[in-house]
Amino acid sequence: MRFSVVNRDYVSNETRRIPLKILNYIDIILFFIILFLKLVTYGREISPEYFDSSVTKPIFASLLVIFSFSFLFKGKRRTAYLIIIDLIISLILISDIAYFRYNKDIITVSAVQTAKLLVGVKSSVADVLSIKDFLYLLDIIILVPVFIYFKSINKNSIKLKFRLILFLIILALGVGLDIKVFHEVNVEQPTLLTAMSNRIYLTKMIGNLNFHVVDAYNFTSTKVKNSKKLPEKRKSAISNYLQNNNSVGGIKFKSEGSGKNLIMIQVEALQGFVVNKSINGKEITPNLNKWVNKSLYFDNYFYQVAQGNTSDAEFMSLNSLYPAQSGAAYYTYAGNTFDSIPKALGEKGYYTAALHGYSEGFWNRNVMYKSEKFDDFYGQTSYKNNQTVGMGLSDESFLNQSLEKMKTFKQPYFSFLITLSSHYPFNDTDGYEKYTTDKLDVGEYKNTLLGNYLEGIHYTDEELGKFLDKLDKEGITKNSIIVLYGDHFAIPKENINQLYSFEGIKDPTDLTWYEYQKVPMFIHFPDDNHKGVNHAYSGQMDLYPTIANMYNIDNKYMFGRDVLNVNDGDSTNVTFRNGSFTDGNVFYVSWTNTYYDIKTGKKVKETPELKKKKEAATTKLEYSDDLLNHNLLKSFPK
Ligand code: GP9
Ligand code: MN
Repeated sequence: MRFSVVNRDYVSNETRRIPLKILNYIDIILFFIILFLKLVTYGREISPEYFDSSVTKPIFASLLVIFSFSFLFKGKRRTAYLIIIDLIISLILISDIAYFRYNKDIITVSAVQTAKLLVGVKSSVADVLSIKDFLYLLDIIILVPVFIYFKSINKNSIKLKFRLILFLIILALGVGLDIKVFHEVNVEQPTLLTAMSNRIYLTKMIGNLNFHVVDAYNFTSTKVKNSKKLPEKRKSAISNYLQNNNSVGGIKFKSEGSGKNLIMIQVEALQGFVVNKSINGKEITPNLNKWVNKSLYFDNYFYQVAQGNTSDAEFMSLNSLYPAQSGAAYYTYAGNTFDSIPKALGEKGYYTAALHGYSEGFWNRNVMYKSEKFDDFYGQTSYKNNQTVGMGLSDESFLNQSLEKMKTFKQPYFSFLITLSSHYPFNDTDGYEKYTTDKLDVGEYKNTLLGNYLEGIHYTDEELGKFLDKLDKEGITKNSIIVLYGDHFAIPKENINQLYSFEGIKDPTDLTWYEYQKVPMFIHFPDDNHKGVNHAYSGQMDLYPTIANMYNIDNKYMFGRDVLNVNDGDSTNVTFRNGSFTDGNVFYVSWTNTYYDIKTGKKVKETPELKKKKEAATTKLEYSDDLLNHNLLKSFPK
C-alpha cells in the first residue's frame, strides 16, 4: 500500500522539527509553569484551608491572558517580556504575603495609597518580610543568565501571521475562561466584586492576579469619576446645607454623657420583630427585652445599609454619612478624612477601641478604623479562638474576652463592639443549641431559615444578657452610656414570606416590607434613667447626632438628626440609599414611586409637598456622595 511505505526523509525531518518547535516556545512554557506554581503556592501560603484546587482555574485563565501577549513579541524581546512579567508578579506576591502577615488581608490600591495608615505602631516592613519570601525571585536569578547563555536555542522565528493567530486564540481562551469565573462570582455573591467585602474569599474565587486587576479598576473608575473638581459653589452649598441641618445643641439630654464611657454594641442581624415576641410560650430575646425595659428604647428605628451591609451600619452610626452609591464606603473611602465618633471622643481625651472577633481585613476594617481614628482595633488575632459558633469566634467568648480587655482600658473610653454568631444563614443550630442554657423550641419552623434565625438570635441574646449583667455587676453601667442596635435585616427579601406567615400577615405591600426593616436600638443610662419607649421614626444616620449632643461633640457635618431633639414633628426624615424615605407619616417607596400612608397602609397620591420631600431625599444623597467623592471633610472649616 502506498501509505505503508515509510518515507525515511520525512520522519527524520519531523523528529528534528518537533523538539525545535518545543524549543521555540521553551521560555513561554517554562515561565507559564513557574508562575502557575508561584500563584498556587501563594494561596496555600496565606490560607491552606481556604485555597483549594478551585483556585487553579482562575489562575490558569489570567495567565493565559497575560501570556497571549508574549506572542506579539519576537526573539529576545519575548523572553524579556516574560521575565518582566515574572518579576512584576513575583514582587506583587511577595508584597501580598508580607502584607498578609500583618494585616491578614490582600493589598489594595487604596491601602497602598493610604500606606501611612497601614503600618501598625510596632511593625515595620522588615518585621513582616521573611527571607523565604525571596524564593519567589529565585527562578529569575537562575533563568536570566541561562537564557542569556542559551539565547541561540530560542530563535522563535515564527511568522507574524502565525503569532497573531496564536495571540488571538490564547487571548480568547483566557478571556472566555475569565468571563466564566467572574460570572460564577456574580451569581454566588452579586456585590462581592464591587463591595469587596471579603477580599480573601474573592481572591480564592478569581485568583490573585484578577483580584488586583478588579481592585485597580474599581479604584481608577472611582478616581476618574471624581477627578473633576467640585465647583466652589457646590462645596459651599453642601457645607451650608449641613450647617443648617446641624441639630446638635438641643436642650434635651444635653451633656448626659459628658465624662462617661460610651459602650456601643452593634449586633449582627438583630431585627426588630424579635423584641418582646414569644414562640411556643418562650420569649425569643428575654435578655434584650429586660434591657429594653431598663433603657430608652426606639421602636421605629431603621437600618439604612446598602451594599456595604455590616460595614455600612458602622459607617453611618460612627459618621452620620450615607453609604456609598455602589460598593462599600469602608473600601472606597477608606483614605478619606472623617469626623467620626472615635475621633471626636479621642479629642476629648477618651481612649477609643473597636472590638470584633473576626478577620481584621473583613470589610477593610483594619484600614478604615485607622481613618476613623480608633486608637486600637482588637480583631481576630487579639482573641483566643477557643469557641466557635456560626461564622467564627462565638459571641460568648468574644464578649467575655472583650470585657476583660475593657476592664484594662483607661477611662473614660469608647468601646465599639460588633457581634458575629447570629450571622446569616444561621445554620449552626448545633452550636446555638449547645451553648444556650434555655433552648428555644421553634416548632414548625425547625430547619427553616426563620427557625434557624430565631435559634441564633436567642443564643446571641443570652450572651448579650450575660455581658450586660456583668457590666452592671462590675459597676460599669454606673459610669457609662450603653447603646445597642441591630446592623441590618436577618431575613432577606427572597425569604420574607416565612416571616410574614410567622407574623400572620395576609396581604403584604412594599410598606409592610419596609416596616419589617426596623432594627432595635436602645440607649441605657446609669441607674436605668430615662427608661421608656420613643416612637420617633429614625435610623442609623441619626445615632451620631443624638450621641454628639450627649457628649458635647461639636460636629457640624452630619446628615442625620438628633432624634431626641427633633423639632419638625416627632420623627427625623429617614432616607434610604435607594431614595425611599419616611417622615413618620408617609412612606415613599422609590422602586415603584409610590407613597403610603403609614397609619392606614393605603397608597396616597403625590402632593407638591411630598414631591419636595422626595427631591430633598435625593439631594441629600447626592450631597453625601459629593462629600465623600471629594473628601470634603478634609477642607471644611471646623
Ligand atoms: C464579619 C461581619 C459580617 O466581620 O461583620 O458582615 P456581613 O456579612 O453581615 O455584612
Ligand atoms: Mn452583619
